[in-house]
Amino acid sequence: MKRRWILTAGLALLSILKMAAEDGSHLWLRPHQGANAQVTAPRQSPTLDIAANELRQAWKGAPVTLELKKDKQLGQEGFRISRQADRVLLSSPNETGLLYGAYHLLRLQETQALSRLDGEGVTEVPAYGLRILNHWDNLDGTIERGYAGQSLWNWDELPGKLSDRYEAYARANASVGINATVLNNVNASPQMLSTEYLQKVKALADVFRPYGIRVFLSVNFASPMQLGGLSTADPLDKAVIRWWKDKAKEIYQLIPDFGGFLVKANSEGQPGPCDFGRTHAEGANMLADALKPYKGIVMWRAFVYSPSDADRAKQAYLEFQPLDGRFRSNVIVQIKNGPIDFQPREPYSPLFGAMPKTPLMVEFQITQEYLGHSNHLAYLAPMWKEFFQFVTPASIQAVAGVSNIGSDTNWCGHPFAQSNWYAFGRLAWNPELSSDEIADEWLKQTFTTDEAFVGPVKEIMLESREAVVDYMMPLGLHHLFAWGHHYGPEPWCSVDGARPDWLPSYYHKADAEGIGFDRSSKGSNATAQYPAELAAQYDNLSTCPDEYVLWFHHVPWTHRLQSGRTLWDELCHRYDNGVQQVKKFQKVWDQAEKYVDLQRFQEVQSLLKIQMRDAVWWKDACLLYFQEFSKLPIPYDIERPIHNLRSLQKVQLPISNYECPTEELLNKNR
Ligand code: BDP
Repeated sequence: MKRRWILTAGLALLSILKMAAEDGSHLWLRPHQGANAQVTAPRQSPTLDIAANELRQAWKGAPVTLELKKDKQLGQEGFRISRQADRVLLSSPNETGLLYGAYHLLRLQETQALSRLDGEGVTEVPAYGLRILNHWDNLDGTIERGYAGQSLWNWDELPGKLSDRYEAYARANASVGINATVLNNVNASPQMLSTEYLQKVKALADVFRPYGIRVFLSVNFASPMQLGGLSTADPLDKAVIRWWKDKAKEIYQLIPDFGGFLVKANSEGQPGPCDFGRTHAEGANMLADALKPYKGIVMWRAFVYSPSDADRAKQAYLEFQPLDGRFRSNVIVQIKNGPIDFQPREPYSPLFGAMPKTPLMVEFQITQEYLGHSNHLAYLAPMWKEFFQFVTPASIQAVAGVSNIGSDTNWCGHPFAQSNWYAFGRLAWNPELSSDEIADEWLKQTFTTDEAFVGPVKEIMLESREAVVDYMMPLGLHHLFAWGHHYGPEPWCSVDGARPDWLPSYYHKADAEGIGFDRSSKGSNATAQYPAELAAQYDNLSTCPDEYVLWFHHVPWTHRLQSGRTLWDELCHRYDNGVQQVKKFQKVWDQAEKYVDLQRFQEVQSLLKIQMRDAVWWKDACLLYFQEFSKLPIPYDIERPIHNLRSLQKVQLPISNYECPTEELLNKNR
């Protein structure tokens, strides 16, 4: 009896310890006990060994046979899984497909979805051949717009020393089907292409290869000058062409499966072909020719906006659309999902659909530059799904995501930010998956399969992005961020000598009449860049959807929106709704305590507190400021502001401190 008691107490203690010990480092691939599967592989190889070992360590079902088998329908990376009489059969035309299949089988087990193997079984083929992360990592270890610590790549130690994290990173990517990575920032250092650094890149590529991950690099267009000592980087200059060809040769000697280059040219001060009187196409094609013998590609970014009079939202289209059909076949033009810059909500970029003769790819931002950094819970699958409602998945060739990964123990800063890495991979594999399915999978693998937890917490996730839109920038407002750090609100921001399109007032245009950017045919006519039907819908204030109304129109404060409320009232309600949502998230999370280990529970709880304070800060700052123009009362049924505008206007956030203004900071600034 006594023994039994000790055993029970011991087990209880163990489970408490286990509940207390999760630091998030395992992501959605938490180790499980009790597996000892029989796995048969057709041969030994680095990739097949990984697939077989993953299954041996975690699969709890019947023996698994891995089979390499020609199958045209599966392309390069697809697989089939089916139940046979006494075993599970996993087949694919190549090894990476088997690796993806192994992770898929384990995902079905961990999410209690093994019934999908019944009958015909499961067939999976990725929608895109290229599913790529873009790291904005600098060679000095910092990450541009990174909020989860320093860069994973320890350049000083490479190539001699390989951190365990490199393989863990590759494994996590492979488990969700990500098959490529750009290691360095689009604001690229020419040093990246030096022989010294290429050796380091090779070391990483060697670690990633068995996981099916190919390495790409961002390149600085002026590298032939800055690194090669040439007097020009003109893409039509013979010595420049030679330099890039030699560089490509050097790279492929080290990394035979090197993927290619990502280029940010003539944007935000970066060099590019236009510096030499050449077009983006001429620049991209020159690089594409250098890579072509090795089957490399160029991803040429369309994120451009020069200091011009044209509405910033129109510029990428104006510059790139006329170049349609002028790019080599191994160039893909990489376009951000929206026409401006990763705002909490943007309409889709009209360049998609406007370049039918050019391969295009979308760039999503996984790192939450404009969505509360790693302090706010914002599940981004709904935002990316929104894009796919407008741009059919089949009309683009590839999907890129700006990474949110860093050296933090839990990889992404906020425990829930991991879900965005996960969701990016899953959607790049299959854009038809719903946000709900992906959240469900992620929660079950990351926390628990208990429905009492999954149901309510999934609801938080699904509502979270809309909540951020509401408390930051509802109704199509955009770029109200504070100067520099893109965290807090500063709709009043003015900086001497700043370019107008770097200031919030350029975007919100609040005045005594109303608020919003007139992009209709009476204004900048950006609406005309959309296909006829949408253009007509967006152009007309009475048919423009409320969520985009201030993106496309300057709307009088008392105009009645589709919701039935006046603009001012609706604005107040939206801001308030965002705040109320976060309040609700806090309550739901408090009830999750018994299902989650202490560490992650407390982390999320305290982050939600910050999010709540920030939501109120945003609401008060924007409503009190815009009220100076509308001169209308804040509706009685919404929560009163708790700050006063003048003190909020004095808040100066140190760039490295992303906390919302504490009472102390506010007092200091008073
Ligand atoms: C903006 C970021 C900036 C990036 C730029 C880009 O603020 O840091 O360099 O995008 O995508 O959103 O090139």
